[in-house]
Amino acid sequence: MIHKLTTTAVMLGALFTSSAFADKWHMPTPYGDANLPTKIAYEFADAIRTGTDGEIDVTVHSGASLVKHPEIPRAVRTGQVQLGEIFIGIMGNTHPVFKHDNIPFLATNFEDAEKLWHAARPEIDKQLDKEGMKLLYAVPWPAQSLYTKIPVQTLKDLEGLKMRAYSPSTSRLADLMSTTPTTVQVPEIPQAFSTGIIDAMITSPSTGANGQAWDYLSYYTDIKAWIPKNVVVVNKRAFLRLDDDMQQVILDAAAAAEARGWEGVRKTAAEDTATLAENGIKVSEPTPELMAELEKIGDIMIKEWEAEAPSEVGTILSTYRADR
Ligand code: PCA
Repeated sequence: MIHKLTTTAVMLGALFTSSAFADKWHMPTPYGDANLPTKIAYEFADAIRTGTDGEIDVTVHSGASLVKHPEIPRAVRTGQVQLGEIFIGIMGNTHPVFKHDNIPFLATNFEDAEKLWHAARPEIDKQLDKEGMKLLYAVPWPAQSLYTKIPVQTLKDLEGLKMRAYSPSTSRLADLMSTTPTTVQVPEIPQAFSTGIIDAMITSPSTGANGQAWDYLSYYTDIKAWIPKNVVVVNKRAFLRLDDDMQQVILDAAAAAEARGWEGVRKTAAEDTATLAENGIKVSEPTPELMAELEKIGDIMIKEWEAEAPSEVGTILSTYRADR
């Protein structure tokens, strides 16, 4: 770990001392090139390069190759890198507003997820700003569903299993499901399943398909529990140093990226679910019993979440509910 950090620090030092005519910007992202958010990140970088006539040259470092995912918020905050992409849920311990992203059964279709984002965005903007970051755009994932080695009729079937967690909220969810949460990053999922570190996970059809989930599990129960998002942020000082025209290029590129995400995710959700089935995973609807049990847990989590920050979370919930 120390070795890795040192290597990263040395690399970053080298990157920023290289002089060039263009302003060289770096954008670490957490996920690999097969993912929609990463494809959009490359397009976003291209739009900035083109729109500024090459004056800002953004290099996308996908798959956590430059900065490990949990370190990306700090790297952007401290200006080690100018831009970064972050899964909103991993910031759940920074401030409760970030948890809006991983609450089960609060928003389970794309229309509702957009409304929830609309309601949460000002609060997220405010918190990121406090940390020296400016929010640029969000990209949604397909709805998160349940992957297991065994068929699941009710929660009883999962009792005692080791469940992958990727955020504070999903750890809490695993507890409430009477499973044991284990944090595993996307690239380690196949190995974690095959070595028995995890027995189950809740994620998108895309992450399952990209990780060839059929190699290590057989069942996909389409609970569609929540629709999480990545955000792309810029270091505030780096942004404010730019003239108005350049700032506008970035804001326009961000607006285009956001629109492309909400549109594109619908297609990838359908395609990737089909890929799971084509490769032999049994894709099924959840039983009414399982849904009733999970929705009860969702209600508990909404209450717990609201109690953590009644004012900010209350604002998100009331804005969202008024819009539905
Ligand atoms: N894939 C990412 C985040 C949400 C998703 O669908 C993951 O599983 O970590």
